[in-house]
Amino acid sequence: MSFQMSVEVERKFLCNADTLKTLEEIGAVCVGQQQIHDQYFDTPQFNLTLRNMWLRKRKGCWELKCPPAAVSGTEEKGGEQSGAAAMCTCYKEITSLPEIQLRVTEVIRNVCESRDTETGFSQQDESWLSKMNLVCFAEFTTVRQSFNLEEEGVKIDLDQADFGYHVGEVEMVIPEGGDVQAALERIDRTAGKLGLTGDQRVEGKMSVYLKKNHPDHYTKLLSVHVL
Ligand code: V4E
Repeated sequence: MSFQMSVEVERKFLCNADTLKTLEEIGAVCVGQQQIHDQYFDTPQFNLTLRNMWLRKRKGCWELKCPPAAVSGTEEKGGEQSGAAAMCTCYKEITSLPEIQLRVTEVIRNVCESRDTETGFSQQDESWLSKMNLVCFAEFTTVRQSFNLEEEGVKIDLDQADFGYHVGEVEMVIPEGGDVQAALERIDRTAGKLGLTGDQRVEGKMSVYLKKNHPDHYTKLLSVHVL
């Protein structure tokens, strides 16, 4: 069975008092505001996140984010990167529940006693979580304001998380196998228009959340170059 997948290329940035004004000046159009409640799941030993796999439930739907095996123009975190790619992350987004269960099972089967490889549970049936020893390790709510910058074909989100972190992101979602280099260039041009400076990647919400709530796991993820 093959599943349609997409790849999210994004660059995070720190918001300041001028961000909204700058967005307006460059012609970004506000397309709405929403409240997002996220729950992230892993085994108690963090077998998924230590492999840079992020299992999330958002608005009742399951999503798995993991690094693309090999995407030209960007490397997995920890690799040598230069130019626009160094400021961006690139993750495969899997939204098909059977495919998510397959991927998670592959990891769990290798590390856990359980040999239960059953998949195909429905969206409503969450018994697969306990069968795979998955528990919620992070839960937070974000108020998100979204903008489109049509001339670059990018989306810009301004996120305010309920644990006090404010972060923006410029992102493009492309089909798997799509032109990552072109997406990086569009994001880079947008960053220029927004006047973003600095050559350090900006922390995501999860990084800040883990530092506060699971400092030992945060340190471990840093040491294996996942964060
Ligand atoms: C990929 C990832 C995580 C999953 C959440 O990803 P993120 O894009 O940060 O969250 P969000 O809410 O903006 O999702 P969206 O609405 O765009 O789908 S948690 C940690 N990672 C890894 C990671 C990383 N290593 N570095 C950076 C800058 N971000 C994420």
